[in-house]
Amino acid sequence: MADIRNFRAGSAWQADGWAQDATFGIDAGGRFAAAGERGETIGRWVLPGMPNLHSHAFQRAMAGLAERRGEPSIAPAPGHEDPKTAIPGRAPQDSFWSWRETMYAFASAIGPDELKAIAAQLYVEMLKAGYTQVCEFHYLHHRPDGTPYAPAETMSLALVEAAREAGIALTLLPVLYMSGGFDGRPLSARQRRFGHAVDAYLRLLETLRAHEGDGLRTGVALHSLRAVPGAALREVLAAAPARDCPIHIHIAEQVGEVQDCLATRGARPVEWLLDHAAVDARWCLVHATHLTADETARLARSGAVAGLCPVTEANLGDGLFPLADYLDAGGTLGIGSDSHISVSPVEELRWLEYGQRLATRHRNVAARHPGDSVGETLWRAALRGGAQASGLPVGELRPGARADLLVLDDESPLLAARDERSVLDSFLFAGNTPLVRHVMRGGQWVVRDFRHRDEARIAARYRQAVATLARS
Ligand code: NGQ
Ligand code: ZN
Repeated sequence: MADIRNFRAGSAWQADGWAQDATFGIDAGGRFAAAGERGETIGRWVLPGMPNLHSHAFQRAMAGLAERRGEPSIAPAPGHEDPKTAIPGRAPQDSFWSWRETMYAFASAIGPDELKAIAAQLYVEMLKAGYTQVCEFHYLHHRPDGTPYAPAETMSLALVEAAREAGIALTLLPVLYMSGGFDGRPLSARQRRFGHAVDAYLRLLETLRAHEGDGLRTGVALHSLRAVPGAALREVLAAAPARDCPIHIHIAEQVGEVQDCLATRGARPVEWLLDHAAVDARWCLVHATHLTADETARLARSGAVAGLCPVTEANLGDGLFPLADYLDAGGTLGIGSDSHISVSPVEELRWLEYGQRLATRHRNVAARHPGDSVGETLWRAALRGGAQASGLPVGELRPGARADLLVLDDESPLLAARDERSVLDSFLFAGNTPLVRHVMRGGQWVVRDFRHRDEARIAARYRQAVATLARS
């Protein structure tokens, strides 16, 4: 047992709550193992690292660049009007769809070097915030004019390298993107670099699967029902490589999308998907914002993960997920930082709860039973759903799971006089200064005393890349 390193924690977070005076071992492969006798004490409060189940890494570099009101000139595409906000005769205001135009323009300047520089910086920020695994929903596949890079997986490999440099584990989800809307219209000029025919997409999946290994898992992503015709969806699912392969899709994020789906497919997006695909625990339905009571219950029963991105959903004006009904129905959820307008599991979970409070005028909505803590309920749920969506045994401090952990800053005044009953709620609701002090990923310390092991070099390269983008 010479190659087992032993650690102790004042309290360690287990699936059923805090275990006091916990000991654990870590083997040479970076997994938790049964603990031996003595061990170094690593902190008062030790939590499993959080998986981030939804990321478009390149968007990190445009955070804050779409917060100025635009000219009221970008009308939503026909059928995309939101009846709640569209006023007949009045020009439309900024919306998800106008943000998307800004995002497309930004994306068009990004090549492999920029992508790697941005993603590595983002992944450092994720680790420092407490994410140890990221699901990258990657669709910036080709050159800006739509022609493939050589090799075709160049952009995917830029993300793989960025994750390796930062030391975060990656679930890479190359995205199938085929049409520009539910009516099957062709991709617009700016969408062309996202597109694949089914056979080319399946080849990309195969190529990337060959790179799988420590720190890299692959899965399937369908951009949305807007972008993937029914026949292609069936074809890809029939060929989906492995029985346990994660399958992610954007769904029902915007009201306009629900309306278009009803008009073209005769059903709401989540309803249509549940009727036409064997949605099960491999699936992650990203956003799933607009649900009827029946869709909520069916989605919960399916065992799929609802991939919630509350800060991005707030930023983009998406709407509110029916959290209470979904939790009551036993639904599984996880969190993602999506557009990376902010990068923090604390902020995602806080907004998830606060959105519900603002809408319902109640408090402690996520806690479904008297005595339950909101912080514990949400942290536990997001660990479990995030691990499921990542397709990996992570998110738990137990033998066999990958050794990903966070040590909270027990010197912070914010955590003074906190105990097992209160520490997670203080962590999630009280912090405006970072409370994650050390981070271990796969048995290696990647963040010590708030500093990432390679943050200066990665930040310098990032600054250069965004300076270049700003000039382009
Ligand atoms: C994306 N992001 O793929 O980056 C999307 C916007 C779309 C979010 N939905 C593009 N948050 O949905 O068409
Ligand atoms: Zn997304």
